[in-house]
Amino acid sequence: MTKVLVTGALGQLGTEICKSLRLRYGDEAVLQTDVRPPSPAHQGYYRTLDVLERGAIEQVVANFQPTIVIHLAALLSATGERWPELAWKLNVGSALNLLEIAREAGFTFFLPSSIAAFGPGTPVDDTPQITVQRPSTMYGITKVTGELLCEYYFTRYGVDTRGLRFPGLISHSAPPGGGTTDYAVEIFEAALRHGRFACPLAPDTRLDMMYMPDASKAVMDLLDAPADKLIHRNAYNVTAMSFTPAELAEAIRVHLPRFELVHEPDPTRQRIADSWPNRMDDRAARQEWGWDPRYDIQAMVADMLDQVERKLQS
Ligand code: AKB
Repeated sequence: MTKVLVTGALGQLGTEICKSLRLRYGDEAVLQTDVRPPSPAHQGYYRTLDVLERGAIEQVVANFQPTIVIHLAALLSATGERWPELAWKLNVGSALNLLEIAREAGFTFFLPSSIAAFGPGTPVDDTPQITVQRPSTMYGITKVTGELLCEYYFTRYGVDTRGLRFPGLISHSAPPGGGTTDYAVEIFEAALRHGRFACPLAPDTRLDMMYMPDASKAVMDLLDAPADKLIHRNAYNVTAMSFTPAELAEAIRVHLPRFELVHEPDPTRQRIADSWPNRMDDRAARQEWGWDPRYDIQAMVADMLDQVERKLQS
């Protein structure tokens, strides 16, 4: 029987993945954990867990006996620049705790990587699956380290590790926190409420992006893939669309013609975004396990406006 333990379950990605997992495997088979207590309306099986406490994780694993652990607890790029030491401790320390436990417990271990694992010197267009990885942010350094640790625990100890290099994720259920790509989420509420958005990135800053239903599907599809098909198992480039703030504003104007985008520079976020790819080459994911995103920018914008508007009216 499949049993999934999720860390960072209250975050932007965790909220959506837990919904998909509970639909597929049932409430009892999904243990959602996070360092914070959940809201009273939160659904499913939940307990608080600090992923830096090895003993506490060992106890949860011994009691729940997961077959899969999806480890999403992490500090993102902009927050990581504010607290680099904490970013290293949390992102790397927790992954190491779980990989050590996986050696004994034998669960499959999913750790997300990111476009942040690239940096200056990496080709920005059609960024290859295997290329220069010299990130200039602490978050990026923790992501490359996570990829390498997963590779090490797979080759040395046979732990079934899997991972994706996610682009910016766009969603409406739970807000992102402390990322560089957060603007592509915040813009929707601002457009609907005020008809105007002050963007921290310059209008021509191009980045890879993905709508949350595709991100959730990517995790499920990779976890379903037969292990012997996975050549680049720990760090697949995956993307669904690539746009600039100006292009996103244009796509929003199809629905809200008077929408206005202004630029309110955030030097930290701009520096980070400028060090990331414009568009990754995700052919390895397509070939090895059938990656096939459903949402392009037009479909994503139409659905986001619809969903955010409903939320604002409720
Ligand atoms: C961030 O902006 O930090 C994240 C990411 C691209 O990993 N959304």
